[in-house]
Amino acid sequence: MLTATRTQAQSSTTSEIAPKWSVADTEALLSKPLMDLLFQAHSTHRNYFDANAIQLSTLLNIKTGGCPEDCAYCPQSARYATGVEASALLSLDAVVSAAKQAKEAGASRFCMGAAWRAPKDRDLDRVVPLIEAVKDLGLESCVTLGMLRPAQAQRLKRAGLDYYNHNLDTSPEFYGEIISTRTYQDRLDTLAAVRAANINVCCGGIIGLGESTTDRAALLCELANLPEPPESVPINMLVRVEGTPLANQGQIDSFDMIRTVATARIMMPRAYVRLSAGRQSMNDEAQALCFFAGANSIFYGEQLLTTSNPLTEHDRQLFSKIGLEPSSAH
Ligand code: SAM
Ligand code: DTB
Ligand code: SF4
Repeated sequence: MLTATRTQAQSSTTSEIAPKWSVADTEALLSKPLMDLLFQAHSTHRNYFDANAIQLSTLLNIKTGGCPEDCAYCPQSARYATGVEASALLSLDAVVSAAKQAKEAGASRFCMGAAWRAPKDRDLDRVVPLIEAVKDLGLESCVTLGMLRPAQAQRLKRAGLDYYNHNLDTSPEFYGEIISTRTYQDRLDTLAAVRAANINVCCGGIIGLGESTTDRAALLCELANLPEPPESVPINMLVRVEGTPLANQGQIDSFDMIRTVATARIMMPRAYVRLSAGRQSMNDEAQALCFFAGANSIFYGEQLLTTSNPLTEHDRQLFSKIGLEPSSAH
């Protein structure tokens, strides 16, 4: 089945070379009868991972709001009246206390986000000690700070950073409907800088922005066709926030999320696929189907960046009901 979804161009390559994907083949996967898609995705998942293990990442917004970018989904853009107030960078003490709490609650990775277009070098002076402190607690570290230059990525690597999150968000074709202040190529350049610095790449996107199935397929293709696919792939469902241009976008069906996760799993079999923003609009059964489809990571903790996430106690009960065991990533 897998070979049928590879393009002609790859048919003569060895199995060592990652297969390249076409939008048409990806769309065909996304649209398969659900039982066939789930079977293929779950079988792939079992070939590469323990199907009963889940990786837990906790998010902390270390610098909230006031962002100059115009990402239409984002409550932290200064252009939209969302009620999110701009704040200064959190102190080292505040970050250490949140990271300790995350560790005690069972997270293995601590992810820090900043509402910047791109960090200045003096911003990195203040982020480096935060990364070092998170590492000292024995947690994996991840940051998402906007666009990076190669020297900045190298600096983060020297600080001990494990993962950098920078999403492609949507297809190259639909992208212009959502963001005008940075290009798709800007994002690819940041991902290349992160990869060249030997930091693990965390890169995914959002569904529910008003994109078509073809756009979803094109996003997954972009991710899977990167020179090296990301180690971590967050699949977010749009969280509709009052005041943003997408506040009145229709709610997407949980099956769209399940299908997107399953297709990501098949196309990027070695990646951790994270069921990310939007879990609060999914019931436990829909989330369990995402885990069956190959999602093996979540954001764990009661806050995402500016919006809420399921209660940790609820998540623990869900893991216990379905026999999932929290694990550490590599
Ligand atoms: N400012 C940095 C940047 O955009 O590069 C880092 C933080 S930004 C908030 C990280 C990602 O969060 C975005 O790329 C987007 O995929 C996701 N995100 C933001 N707002 C969201 C929303 N309302 N619903 C779902 N995902 C969202
Ligand atoms: C990712 O892909 N999703 C996270 C994280 N990376 C930084 C952010 C989700 C944000 C949801 C809206 C909010 O809470 O502001
Ligand atoms: Fe700024 Fe990031 Fe939000 Fe875009 S997604 S407005 S860059 S904080």
